[in-house]
Amino acid sequence: MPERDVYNPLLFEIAWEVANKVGGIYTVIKTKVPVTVHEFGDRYCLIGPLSYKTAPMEVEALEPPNGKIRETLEAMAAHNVKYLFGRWLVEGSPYVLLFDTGSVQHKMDEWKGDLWRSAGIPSPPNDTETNEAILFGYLVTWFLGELAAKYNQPSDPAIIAHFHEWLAGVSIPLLKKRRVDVTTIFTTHATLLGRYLCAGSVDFYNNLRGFDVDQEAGKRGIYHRYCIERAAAHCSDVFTTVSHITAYESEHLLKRKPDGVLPNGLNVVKFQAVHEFQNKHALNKEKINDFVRGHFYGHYDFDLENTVYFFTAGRYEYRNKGVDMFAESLGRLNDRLKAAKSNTTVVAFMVMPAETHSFNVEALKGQAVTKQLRETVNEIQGRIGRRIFEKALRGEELSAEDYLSEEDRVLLKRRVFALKRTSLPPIVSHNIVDDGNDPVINQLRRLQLYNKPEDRVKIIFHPEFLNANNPLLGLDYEDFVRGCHLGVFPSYYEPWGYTPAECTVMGVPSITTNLSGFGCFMDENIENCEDYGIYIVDRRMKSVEESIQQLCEQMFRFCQKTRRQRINQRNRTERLSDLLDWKRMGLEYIKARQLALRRAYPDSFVDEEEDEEVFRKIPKPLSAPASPRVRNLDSFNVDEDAEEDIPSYQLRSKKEYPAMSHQNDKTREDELLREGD
Ligand code: G6P
Ligand code: 1S3
Repeated sequence: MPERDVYNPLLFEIAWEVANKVGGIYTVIKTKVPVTVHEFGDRYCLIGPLSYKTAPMEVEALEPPNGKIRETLEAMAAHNVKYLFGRWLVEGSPYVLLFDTGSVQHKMDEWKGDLWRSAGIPSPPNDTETNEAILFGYLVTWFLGELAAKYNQPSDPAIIAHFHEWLAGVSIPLLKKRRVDVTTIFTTHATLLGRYLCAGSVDFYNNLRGFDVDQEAGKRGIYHRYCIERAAAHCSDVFTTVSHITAYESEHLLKRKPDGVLPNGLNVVKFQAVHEFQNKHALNKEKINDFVRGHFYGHYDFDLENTVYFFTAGRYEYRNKGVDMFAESLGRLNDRLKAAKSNTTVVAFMVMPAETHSFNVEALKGQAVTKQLRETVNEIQGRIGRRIFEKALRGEELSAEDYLSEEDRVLLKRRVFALKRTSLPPIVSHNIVDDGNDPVINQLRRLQLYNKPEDRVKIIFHPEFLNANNPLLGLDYEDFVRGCHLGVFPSYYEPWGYTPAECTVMGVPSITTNLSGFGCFMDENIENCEDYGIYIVDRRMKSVEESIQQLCEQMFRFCQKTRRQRINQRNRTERLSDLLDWKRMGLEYIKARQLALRRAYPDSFVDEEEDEEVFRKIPKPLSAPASPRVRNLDSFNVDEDAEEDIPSYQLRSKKEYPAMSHQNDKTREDELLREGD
């Protein structure tokens, strides 16, 4: 075993989504940067693929400052490898190294052959994503291999390479095979098989132990990808995932029990004034109100003061993200609100990108005619104001004509005529390419949710991600969420689930499930989640029908809340944000790195007592994790109408994560030996 400086290691974090936004892993890495930079400073560098389209916006190019990194990159450049080194333009500005896989395209066949010979991983010719992953994996291995060879003295820093998801995982078996002197961590954010199996009509969780994994992967044409994922899980020094539920899934589908769980955090930004987030809600809700006025023109017969905004958002995975259950429950909620003669209207947004031919004309027209009306009213208002001012200044009497002139009355009438329509307000804001086969639209058709005047639940499916330049709903996602009342995410397959977590830190209540990592995490940690705006649908022990009823009931109860109750609940929700802050969640990453170092360099740790001493050098997270006031909630009644009500939450006496300790190495060794047999 080599000896290295394990107290000042270098950390490389490798992922396909470094400076390259695709989905949730980008959020994990980007939001975690500040705490990691705080701990490692310039000993931290992220590695990702170079996209010439997005990199100029994401990265400021720089010369690599460290001699050995520079030498390594120069040696690679001599073989025509192209890369971009610099600072990632995100909070914390870490070093970032992006490799251009296109510059080594000619190596594809050679490397694919090597992958087969050295790791037994096959790779069919036409899977572009896997081909990219292979080129990227070989570049990362090349870089780490050359660099590690330069750090070969006991006083040299140890190198930790932390990989995320199978797309970045090719390197892990290669590093192991080539005995490169680094210690590796692999974090999977989902399993390939899990995602595929759940999207089908399989009873996934009840059959998890029994799947013939090779056959299932083969049937779906993803055997080669599965091999990469499984090799990464098995060859890493430390294997982790983002939640217990995915840890359990990984154990059965990837056949290695994770060493620990690294739950996802967020970079929580606190406002100076406690109630600032409430003001932001009111401000952004007004912008949504404007959109709704336009969208429902001609049928704007409901009261926005009694309207609540629900939404779901994310990748368009109809079943996995629970959109099927959301739509079904909205149908039931509509019936229930009608039967109860409720005067509450729910506008439910579904923000999920699908292939479209741009915006729907009706949807655009709604915004245009409303805008014209608003402009006309403003002009008339101006004219009236000027007339009144002039007369008042002269001390003259005001006549009826001074208020609304005949011309203005006619102009106003013309605008009002333009608001008449024969069709119902559209349930989709865009023209969907495959409208006839779109699962969401088909379900809405079946449920007859057509935005009819008598409907208490109105639907707006927005099949494109939001941004402030959008001509319909011109709001960035964050502002949109702030303006809504409730996020609904009844996922069936959700290793973590950032959407409800983001709602929580913004003080917006949300519905999640006990099949999502986030839902389980909150349920494990917080007593009486619902009081704090975290509703958890039981999709584990209940039948589909029962889960739909539960979801409908939760939404119905939410509709019955008074404004004061909603404000109080938002206050409570926002209080949970400390729990999700990386300052707290990041501690699990620290443990994973310690375990990786201990496994690779056990002899480099000084004896326990001294060790304790040196351990203190490890910087603490930016501030100690929030220690909530412990209240006896039994004697604490949540009076939802009380004026001041910002209770702290109570942490459950919590199930510990699987201990990440090198003491477990014996078991792990035994397991590996058995697997070897
Ligand atoms: C925030 C604002 C209040 C506003 C309320 C509306 O709390 O600070 O001024 O009345 O939002 O809440 P609602 O749940 O009805 O959108
Ligand atoms: C995955 O992205 P997804 O939406 O495909 O990774 C995310 C980050 O860890 C996680 O939040 C999500 O549940 C997973 O499913």
